[in-house]
Amino acid sequence: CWCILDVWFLSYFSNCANENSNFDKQLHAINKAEEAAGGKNEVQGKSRSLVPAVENVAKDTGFLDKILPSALRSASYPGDGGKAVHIPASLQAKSKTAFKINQFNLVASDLMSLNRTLPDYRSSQCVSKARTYQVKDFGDTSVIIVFHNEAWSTLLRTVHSVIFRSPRHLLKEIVLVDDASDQEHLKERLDEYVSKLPVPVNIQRIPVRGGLIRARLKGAKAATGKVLTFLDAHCEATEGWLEPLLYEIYKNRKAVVCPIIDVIDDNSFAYITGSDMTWGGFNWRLNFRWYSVPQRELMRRRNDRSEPLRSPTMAGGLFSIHKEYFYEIGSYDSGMNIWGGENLEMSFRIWQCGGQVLIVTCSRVGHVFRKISPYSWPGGVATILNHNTQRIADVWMDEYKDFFYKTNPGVKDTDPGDMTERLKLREKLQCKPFKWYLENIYPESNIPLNYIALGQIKNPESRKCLDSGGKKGGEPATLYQCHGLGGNQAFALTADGNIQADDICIVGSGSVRLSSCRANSNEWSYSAGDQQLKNNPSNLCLAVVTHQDLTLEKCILGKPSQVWVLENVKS
Ligand code: UD2
Ligand code: MN
Repeated sequence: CWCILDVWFLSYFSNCANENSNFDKQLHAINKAEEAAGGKNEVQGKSRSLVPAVENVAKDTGFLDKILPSALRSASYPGDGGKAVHIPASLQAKSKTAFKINQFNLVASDLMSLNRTLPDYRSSQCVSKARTYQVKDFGDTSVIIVFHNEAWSTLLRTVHSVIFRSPRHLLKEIVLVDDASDQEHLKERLDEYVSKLPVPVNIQRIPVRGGLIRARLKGAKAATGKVLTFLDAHCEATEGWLEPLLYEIYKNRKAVVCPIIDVIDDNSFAYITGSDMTWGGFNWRLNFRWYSVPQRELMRRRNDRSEPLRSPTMAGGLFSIHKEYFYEIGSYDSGMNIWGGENLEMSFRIWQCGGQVLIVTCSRVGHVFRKISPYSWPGGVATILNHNTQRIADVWMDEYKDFFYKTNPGVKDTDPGDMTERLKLREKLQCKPFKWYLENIYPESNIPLNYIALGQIKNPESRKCLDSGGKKGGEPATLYQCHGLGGNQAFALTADGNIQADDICIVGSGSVRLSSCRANSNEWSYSAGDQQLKNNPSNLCLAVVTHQDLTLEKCILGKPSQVWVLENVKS
């Protein structure tokens, strides 16, 4: 049984009597298939990925032998070359049940080598740029990885990929912060394992669950490197990932830099490269979202996609920041709990207070994106998220926080806690207003800079309000009983003619329907005097037809079905 070959596989493999020969056969078949597809050559061609930065790690410590069970040593491994892992039939059932533990395919991860090989994903421009990174006095980094009940194989693969793919002189240490995990493998066994690694690994433990924000603060305190590099605990660093990050900070100590976050498939563990044409934004609900990089940002970089791009926000999990600057700029909001919001808080703060958030397109790190969170949320998900997001809105967004509160009427039931310290910080650092951020850093955001009204749009006769009903583009715009709470009935009327709810707008061509918003659409105009919403292209007016439907018809002043009352109209 191959469980005895390898203590590094998790215990649920330990009852696998007589599976060995079966497994070998399947592995052989997988390799054959990959060979036929040319996979083997690719892996061998890039075999330097195995030990690129740390010379003779395997020979010196012998730990590679332990990670790669000896019976399988000469084989290529499932997932090698960034390929999908094929689960042998005998493990299919196990892989289904084990999925729930971490909300990713733990069996797939455990079948892979902790040193899985990956192709060099860098563009040729990035590879040629790598020469400029040979500068002296670059500054080293501490890599900080926080986790709560992370799987052994994903955690250690993160650590291994960092060690194997970072130049030794740039990697001061790895700091692991265990946020009150209760899983056995994260206790003494982890200490013992990392003590054998060729790079110092400092393990910090938090006895009572503090959440990822406080865990990162603890990691930062313990770190001794010049730069802090944060990673989630289920990542894989790729060839040349670190140098371009540190280089940007070396050039500008106020740059907060993120790699491109590639996708490690949560089921197959295939490594799927993400686009360098995507950046971070957010919606009215203050959810982080990926959007296409606009043309203007490409032009600023003179179409050189290997140049770092200025991203309005960061995803949050993977970034480097100068350690002194991290503290100067207010580290993290330690009033935030468990998970969520800290990435937007940091993004707004960095931009508004004189720094930059960059996506360094020559650096790529894979991350297992999950669909569901695997761990507990003490006090409830909504309470935690509402608590954290209110702190972002209240401290950083000035009057634009109304967009958040209008669409999320329920958040106010949650106490955001004391924000005095954060408000003082903003004052002390003399940070710019949110309007400046929207105008200069993120004019493409869903938050319209020039809005005439924000709130419900009501037809008094029917007592109905426009309601996006959580629907998507293409569907008809509808009406519902006004509830006065906002939510799906929160719309902005903008100076450039949009009736907008987050990223969706109401348009009048053909039928009255929802569609994605266009800047300067000049679709609608409203005058508070005649209380009509005129559809400019058709020169018709918005009217109620039945209790739910909307139409466009010839404008007749004072006709009750054409009367609309808007909220918070700016004079
Ligand atoms: C994304 C970020 C994540 C964080 C989060 C918002 C990426 C790739 N990931 O969510 O870093 O910014 O958005 O808050 O950008 N953890 C703890 N204690 C906890 C909960 C989580 O230590 O109480 C650890 C967890 O084990 C993991 C890290 O924090 O290593 C991030 O958590 P996640 O992977 O569940 O978050 P993710 O990737 O969905
Ligand atoms: Mn994650």
